[in-house]
Amino acid sequence: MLRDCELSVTAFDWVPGFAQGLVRDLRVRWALEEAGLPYEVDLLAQGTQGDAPNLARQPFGQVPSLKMGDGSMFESGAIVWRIAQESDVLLPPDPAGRDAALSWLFAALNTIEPPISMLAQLDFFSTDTEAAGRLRPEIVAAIRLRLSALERELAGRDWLADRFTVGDLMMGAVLRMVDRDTLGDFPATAAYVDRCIDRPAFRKALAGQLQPFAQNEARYASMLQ
Ligand SMILES: N[C@@H](CCC(=O)N[C@@H](CS)C(=O)NCC(=O)O)C(=O)O
Repeated sequence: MLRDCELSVTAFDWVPGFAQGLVRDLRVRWALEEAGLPYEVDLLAQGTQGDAPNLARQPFGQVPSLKMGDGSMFESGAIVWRIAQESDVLLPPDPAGRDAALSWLFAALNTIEPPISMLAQLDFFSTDTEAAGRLRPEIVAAIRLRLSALERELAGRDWLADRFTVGDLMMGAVLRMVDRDTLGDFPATAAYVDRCIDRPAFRKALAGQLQPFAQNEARYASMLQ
């Protein structure tokens, strides 16, 4: 049982402004908060994520990973699903409800997130601005196509299934990467994101991620000058 283990999640001690509040350890923190499981945070200094200690926990040198007693897991979707199995806030008891939650969890990661991540790559990381500008409209169109389908699903309902589940947690986390102007064209989806981020567990998780960024801002600003 996770409740009997010491839990610790990896996170960065600072990231640039555009990524603050969006780093994927947030999903794990949010799930742990919803499940009422206490946890520690192992902060990684920027630039050390590819070093051996983190590679032993996360083969791609990324965050998050979750240490659970003697065990460890990586990939935010896998970790969040593992936590959900021990939380009736995140998963209903009936098999059909659990299947629906797992389907939406994968939909968030496999269907909604890829074009959103691609846009972030073009906007924030690409070094070829000409190619990025050329590809951008196609990627924006792909995001909007996915959002139209979600908008249909969410019309007249609070959550993707009969109640809040881990599927909503992941969908809400992914949709937070979409800018508010775009979301404004999808009112049911925008209201859904608002419902997600209004949850006390989300707010606690977000505050936890942001706290070290504020503390370390000045130090990184002087290092990056
Ligand atoms: N599929 C992975 C993606 C993890 C990921 O992209 N992590 C980013 C932060 S949000 C990261 O650690 N980037 C730093 C790097 O790749 O060096 C998951 O969901 O856990």
